[in-house]
Amino acid sequence: MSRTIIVSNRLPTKVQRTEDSLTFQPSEGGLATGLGSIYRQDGNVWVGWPGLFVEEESEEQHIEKELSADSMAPVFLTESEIRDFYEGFSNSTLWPTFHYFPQYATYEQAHWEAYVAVNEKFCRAVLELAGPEDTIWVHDYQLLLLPEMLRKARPDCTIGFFLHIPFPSHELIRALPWRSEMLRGMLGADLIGFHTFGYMRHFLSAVSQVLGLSSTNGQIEMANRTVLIDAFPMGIDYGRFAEVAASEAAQQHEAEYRAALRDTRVILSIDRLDYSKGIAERLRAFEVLLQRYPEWREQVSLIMVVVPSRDQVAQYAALKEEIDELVGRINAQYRTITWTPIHYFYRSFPLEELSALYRLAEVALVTPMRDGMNLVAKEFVASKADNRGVLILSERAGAARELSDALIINPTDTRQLAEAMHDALVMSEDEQEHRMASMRALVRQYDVFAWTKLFMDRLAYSKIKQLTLATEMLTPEVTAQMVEEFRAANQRLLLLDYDGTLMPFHNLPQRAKPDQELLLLLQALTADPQNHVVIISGRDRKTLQNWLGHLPLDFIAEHGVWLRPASEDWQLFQPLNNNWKQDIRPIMEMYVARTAGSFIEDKDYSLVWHYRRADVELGDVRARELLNHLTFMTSNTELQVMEGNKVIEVKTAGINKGTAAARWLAAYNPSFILALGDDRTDEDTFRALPEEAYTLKVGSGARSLARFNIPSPTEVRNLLRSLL
Ligand code: GDG
Repeated sequence: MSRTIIVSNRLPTKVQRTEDSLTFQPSEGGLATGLGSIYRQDGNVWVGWPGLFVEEESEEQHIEKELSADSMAPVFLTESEIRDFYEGFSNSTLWPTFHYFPQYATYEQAHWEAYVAVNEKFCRAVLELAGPEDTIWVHDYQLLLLPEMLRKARPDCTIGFFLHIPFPSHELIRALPWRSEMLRGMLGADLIGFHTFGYMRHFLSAVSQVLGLSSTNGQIEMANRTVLIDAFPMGIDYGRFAEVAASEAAQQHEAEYRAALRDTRVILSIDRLDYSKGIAERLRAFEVLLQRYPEWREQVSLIMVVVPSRDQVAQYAALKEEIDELVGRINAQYRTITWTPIHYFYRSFPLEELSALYRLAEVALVTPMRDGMNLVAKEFVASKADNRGVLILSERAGAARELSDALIINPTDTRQLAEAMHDALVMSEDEQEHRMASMRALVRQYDVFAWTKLFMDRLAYSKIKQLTLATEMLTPEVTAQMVEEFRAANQRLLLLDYDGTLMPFHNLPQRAKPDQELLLLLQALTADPQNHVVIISGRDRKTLQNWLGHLPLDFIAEHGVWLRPASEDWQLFQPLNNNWKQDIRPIMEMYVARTAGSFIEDKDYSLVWHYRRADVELGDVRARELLNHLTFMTSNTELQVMEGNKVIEVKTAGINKGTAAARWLAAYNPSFILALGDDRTDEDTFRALPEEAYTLKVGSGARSLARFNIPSPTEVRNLLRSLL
């Protein structure tokens, strides 16, 4: 039976050392609740750090045993690992970069190395538990490299990844020295999830800008599989928050607070101490409210809870000081004997008290500079059973994409924020109810259980889709069978595409000259008179002639326009004319002018627009445009428009690699056929061949008619070598 393994930096249980024993405290976090129903199921397990340093083996074993009874497996980290991997790379490099604070980011090679090493440690821990076909769901920015590491060890596992923090614009990603490794690390997954479509878009463009991989409809084609990218806004355990809010305990706390505050109206803010949360800006906006609307003095208080966090890190300590000072100054300036403008708490509260604060507050201020989602906003909404209360929400929190009935503000606009507080305080009950009810319905429907299910279903789907679309990988068994059939045959036809098949791509096509290794390989293959080796390419005949003409090869050039069978002269497939070029060339020239890096190749009987060197995204957009334009221009003519690997080509219809290959089939009647190719134009070859032919597509990508897949030109050469 296949199992599901959840992996995150921290386990959903916190293990703590007391004077004489260890305590195991389940975490209240949303993720723990949401995934509780999964990891506790038979055989499933959650892998992560238990939150304390352990030196003695006997203690490790004790912890392992206790945790395993609750479906958890610990990864023990040392103090130096936590310093360099967690506080270092995760929180001082990735966190500031992903939250648009690159000025706080450090770039320490030692931190990066620790990050790699700890990801490897997690990988080993998962591999101890994971079978070859299990499902593994990796969480968050501390483990970006893990999906790829797992993929290498368990190629057939289903791997999901979810990022809980924002994914920033590729401009920030490219500032990181280790950007390629990080993106590749994530792409080891089958499904990569983000909170919003915006983060997903940023990821796709980072992948295309940094790695040069393009995507269609949120799918990235890797060498041998497709990766799905999607948005899954995380929800909360609505039922639990509603229940706690309705509890006796929460109501009692609320009554106590209310008695102490008398009839002061309450604005609430709750965050972990972090520069991404916009806490200082919020305080300034509250001050502006008191300045602009003196009528609110002595009427409204801000209750501000800041949960201590990372205060060992310099920026956090400085932020704490800034907040302390601001609160002190504003309170000193405005307070009266009976009224305190800001009630500031630097600590956390038990859930019932937190819930009482949600109940008490008329306005919640959730105004981060950046926040992946922000669950406080949703928890406030879930706690408002009477549909009263107003949420003020930053447009830069992931939650703003869903909670559009909040008052959405720009957190740097202090005046707008102050105005929003005023508007919230004077909002009619009707309007409050209307807005709150629609937000409650949404938070209730898309709760954390719905989120988990959506992700898991989509993950299962991504695997099914891969399996149905995938052409089978060429296995050693198939190769052995093929070599055997090759040896037994006396007439063998080898149809070999050139670019992307025998040779890796080069930015400038004229640079993809055959290297010594390839020349020797082709020479050896052609030395056997039973082998008919045909180079079947889209290239012009002169280039092929110059590069390979000295070998006893056959040629199909310009996608079947020019043929050179067995050292005869070049001949045309059929008589052709070129008059059409004068109409098509100006169109292509226009696209060259509009797309830096692209150019036209003028072949004898075709015109090709190349865009491999153009900006990846711009190139894809222009290619779509040109394709539409040309398809329209050539309808009802004898021309055809073909899309290849980063090229668009126009030529006479009815001639392609397949129609040309058919002539070789007729001429030799081979008893063994092998055809290799990487792009759409090779599909014509595959289509033209009999069923028993060995047809191989190089690289994965779109659906192919080929029987097998082979990853890259390196493997192609190895395969051909095995025929010698
Ligand atoms: C990441 C992303 C994304 C806060 N104070 C107290 C308390 N809390 C609880 C809240 C809430 C949680 O902490 C904070 O929620 P966040 O949404 O900020 O989540 P994080 O885990 O910090 O951060 C974030 C999230 O992942 C989920 O994907 O939304 O954007 O940064 O649940 O209730 N809980 C108690 N007392 C407190 O004083 N009991």
